[in-house]
Amino acid sequence: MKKTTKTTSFSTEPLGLDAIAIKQSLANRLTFSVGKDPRTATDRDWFNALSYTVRDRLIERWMETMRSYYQEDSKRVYYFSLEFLIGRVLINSLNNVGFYDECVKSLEEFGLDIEDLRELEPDAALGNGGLGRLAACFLDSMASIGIPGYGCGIRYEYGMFHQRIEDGRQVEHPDNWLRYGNSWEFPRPEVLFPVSFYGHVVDYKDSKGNTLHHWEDAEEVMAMAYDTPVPGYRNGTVNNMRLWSAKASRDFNLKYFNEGNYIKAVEDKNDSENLSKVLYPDDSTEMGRELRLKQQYFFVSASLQDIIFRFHKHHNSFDTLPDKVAIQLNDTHPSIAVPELMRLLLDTYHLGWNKAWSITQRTFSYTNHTLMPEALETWPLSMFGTILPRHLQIIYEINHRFLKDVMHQHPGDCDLLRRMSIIDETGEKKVRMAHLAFVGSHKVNGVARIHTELMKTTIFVDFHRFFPDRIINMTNGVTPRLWLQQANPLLSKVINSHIGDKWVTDLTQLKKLIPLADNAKCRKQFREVKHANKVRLASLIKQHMDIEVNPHSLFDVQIKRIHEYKRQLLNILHIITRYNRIRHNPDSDMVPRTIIFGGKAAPGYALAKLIIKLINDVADIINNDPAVRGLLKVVFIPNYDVSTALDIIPAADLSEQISTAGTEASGTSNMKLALNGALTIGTMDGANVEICEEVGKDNIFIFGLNTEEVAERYNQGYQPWDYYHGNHELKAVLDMISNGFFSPEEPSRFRPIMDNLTTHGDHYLLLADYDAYISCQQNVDVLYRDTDEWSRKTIINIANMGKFSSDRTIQQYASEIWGIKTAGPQKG
Ligand code: 26V
Repeated sequence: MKKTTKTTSFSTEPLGLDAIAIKQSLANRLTFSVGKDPRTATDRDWFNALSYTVRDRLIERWMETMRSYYQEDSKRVYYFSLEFLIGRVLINSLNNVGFYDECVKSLEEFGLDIEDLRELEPDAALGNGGLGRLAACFLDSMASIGIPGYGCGIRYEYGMFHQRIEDGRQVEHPDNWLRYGNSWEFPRPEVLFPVSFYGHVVDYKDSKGNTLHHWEDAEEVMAMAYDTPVPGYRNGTVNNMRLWSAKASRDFNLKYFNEGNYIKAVEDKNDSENLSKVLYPDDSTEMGRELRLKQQYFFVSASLQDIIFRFHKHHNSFDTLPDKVAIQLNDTHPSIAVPELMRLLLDTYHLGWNKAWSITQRTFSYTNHTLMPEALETWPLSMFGTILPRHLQIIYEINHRFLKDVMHQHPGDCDLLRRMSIIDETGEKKVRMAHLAFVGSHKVNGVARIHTELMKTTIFVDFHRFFPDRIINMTNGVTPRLWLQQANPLLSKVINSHIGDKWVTDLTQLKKLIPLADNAKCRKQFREVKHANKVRLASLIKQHMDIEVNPHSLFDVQIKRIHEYKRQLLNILHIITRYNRIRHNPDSDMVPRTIIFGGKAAPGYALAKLIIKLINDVADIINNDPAVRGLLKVVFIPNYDVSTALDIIPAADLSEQISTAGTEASGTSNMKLALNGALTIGTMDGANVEICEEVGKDNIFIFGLNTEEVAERYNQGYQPWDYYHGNHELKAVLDMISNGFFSPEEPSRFRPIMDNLTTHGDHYLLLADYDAYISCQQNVDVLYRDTDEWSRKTIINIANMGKFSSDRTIQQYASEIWGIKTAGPQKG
């Protein structure tokens, strides 16, 4: 029988945020939670004591927040994402709750330095790159605005692989981030839902003669919840991120134990628990791996059961589900949610199709993050039907009804039906997840204006014609708390001294910096901050890589996943061009540059890995050639992750955003770098277009073909060899790469790169953009020499980045997609 707890006399003592209260908590937590005596405590013990101390203060606010959502029966937003690239959270929590300074003081009294403890926290890398980091910024913004937003995903045991560079090559190592435990999360062994796979569907009739569907003989895995508090910025709100971990079901185990096959039982237990073992590294090509589909269904099914269970407890009809629940699908990865919600409404709660479909469509919305055809998810029909037989039936029915509507509007257009179908029937039959997500959502958004427009004219052209109001734009943003306030304390201080700190929750306040650009004293202040950040990065590079870099040189930074379309290779072509100019003109006094790269290649992406090797081989030659006279340094910083981003970004002078126009959906490092006072050199692609619009074209270095010109090149038969033969500098650079100048011990090492850029057609038009890029880089040098002008533009850039706060993005999602009213930007 359930015991009723008397809650009337239950209360906790509020925990203080002053140094005395914190000191007491630290001592208590070290003793009672970590179980250590201060005499034997290691720094890690202290880190744990500190994180418990912080967590306790989060919990108070977390419970209060949950209570208020419950009492007000607020509409909740569930952000479904296979990735949350959170990074370290200690400093973020201290900062958002607002007791960083007091904490530092209390630690000092125990003789501890917060910087030392900070380093001990593993970087939670449950994401690949842009898409996963965006999810993390959105959680921060939802909490800071006070939106009831829940992150829903997978608690991977192993996150993004650790990248080591060995002999210039990427070597992947497992990221065992939970090795020392995770003091931020709360395991919820009682929040457990079964998730089914395989089996088959049996139809039968109920007493009224309706056909019912029963999914039988399925294998079950249990999903167990882990909750992590997500603090808003000094507003008392603490939201929740719920990640699911796979546990073998009891039934599953018992079957074998009862048969006496102990070893087999434990093996199978392992198999089902493998579901949440590891994050898939994105190679931007559909890999068709069965485990990945199972991961997707696993967390979607658990999250939906959880949501429906909570909703059903307090509401007796599903009609109001879309008024109380909004589910955002972060790319197509969670789009199996569409047939899963249909299945729950139809098979478990026995709603009719039309009602279930209307509820489903009004509940979901879908964000597209890429136009690249090879990255659009599809699943072989046979695999899909084996793993999720009932879902395939439901998809067929969705498709049948949808295509009937299309046919009605466009009679006789069979080709249109083929193009729009959720099932791709050309070759091996496949389920097109983007079509499923589109049809099952009331809104579909792109992540930057140009990207959204391209969605309408390329991958979703037919859909846009059929649903003209469905596609909308939500330009990405980044959280100013992490990417300016915490990343760059020196810059924050200078900004605060001029305009106060309201920008932390209302980034448009930065506009007030504009007049400072014309003030020589102010320009000097900004310059000094940048220099100090460069000195700091230089010392980290020296410490970790034993490379000397000159903090007076221009820090030229390209940090992002390694991919052909992002064109790290174009950057290398510039580096080698520069190298040749230095060598061939011994008297030239070029602007000294340090060119910094960071980024991971997907383990199966051979060319991306070869690009890393090329960067390192080029670095090796250039960094050791006395003829370079300190004018050029190349550094590949290993294991680019959130923590290294926080070290690099504040130190950047120049931000490389050089993707082929039309390929980068948005980019977010472009925003982070400009916000920290780097000037952008970039193409008219992704959010660069809007950055250019905000800062003005005189304050950004734009070069290269635009999307229309790119399309023209493709249509007119692009000939990379013409560019090779037409430009002697380019030819010299390519010859050096292909003839082994940078790999004398293996001259043919980089032939595949040469072939890619020439014989194989140079798909990303590097050679077509080379000239424009090189001359644009010359303009960069000219401006950099004019210190005052450079600083002026830097300030103008920072001042005009207000639009790129994820708070603004989330406000737009809230009002245009989720139907949630907010108070508008938090004013201070
Ligand atoms: C694809 C796959 C396929 C194989 C398994 C793992 C996996 C993981 C992710 C992806 C798609 C990645 C899409 C993506 O990250 N897009 C980026 O989204 C950013 C946020 O909107 C945006 O700024 C970047 O421009 C865009 O490339």
